[in-house]
Amino acid sequence: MQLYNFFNSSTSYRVRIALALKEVDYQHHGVNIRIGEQATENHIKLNPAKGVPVLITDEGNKITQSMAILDYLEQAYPTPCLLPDDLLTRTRVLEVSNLIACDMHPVNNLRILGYLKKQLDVSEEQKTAWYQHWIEEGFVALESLLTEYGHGSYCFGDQPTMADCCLIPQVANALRFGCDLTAFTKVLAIYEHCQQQPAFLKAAPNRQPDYIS
Ligand SMILES: N[C@@H](CCC(=O)N[C@@H](CS)C(=O)NCC(=O)O)C(=O)O
Repeated sequence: MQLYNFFNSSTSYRVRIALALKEVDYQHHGVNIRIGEQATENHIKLNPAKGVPVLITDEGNKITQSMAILDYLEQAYPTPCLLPDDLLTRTRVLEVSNLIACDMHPVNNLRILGYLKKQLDVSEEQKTAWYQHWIEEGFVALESLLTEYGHGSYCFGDQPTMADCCLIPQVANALRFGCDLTAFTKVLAIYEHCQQQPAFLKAAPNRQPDYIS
């Protein structure tokens, strides 16, 4: 199994957490999205959408889109299970995961922030305001969902789920961009808990071979 990814990419980090939780070994290939390696001819052959992560399975199948990769891993390596059997809990896990993957991440992706700056000529301050606005909107919704439906040390109970795979990288990203998350106490408690867990530590940006401080 091979994973094309970037240490600071939150979509890559989601997949690394799932791989670590399921104890699946893989070969790491760093794709430096800060210098545009995701848009090179070689990478476009792997992923025409010019992004990371890309997983190459042991059979040589190439999968793009972190949520499709998480689904593949869930089916191929069912233990530990990251999508609970209970229908409503599973739905809540997907609700939180999709809030992050579909609503929050896309509007603050590198290419969007780059377009704001280069094509629309917004200032650094305006770009930061954009980032922080969408982070705030997303975390208000996350805090509300997790307060209403979450319980235990992880998002949904005392075992990690796909929701935690998505949440922790999103929190790490927001903190890296200097967002004030102190109002989101439930989110932060889950984040702090996960930061103590070996699989989450193994997947963290600063543990990756391509890490640059
Ligand atoms: N929806 C895709 C998004 C992939 C994606 O765009 N990843 C980011 C890193 S988190 C990326 O490669 N960005 C490069 C860019 O925006 O140019 C997924 O979940 O895999």
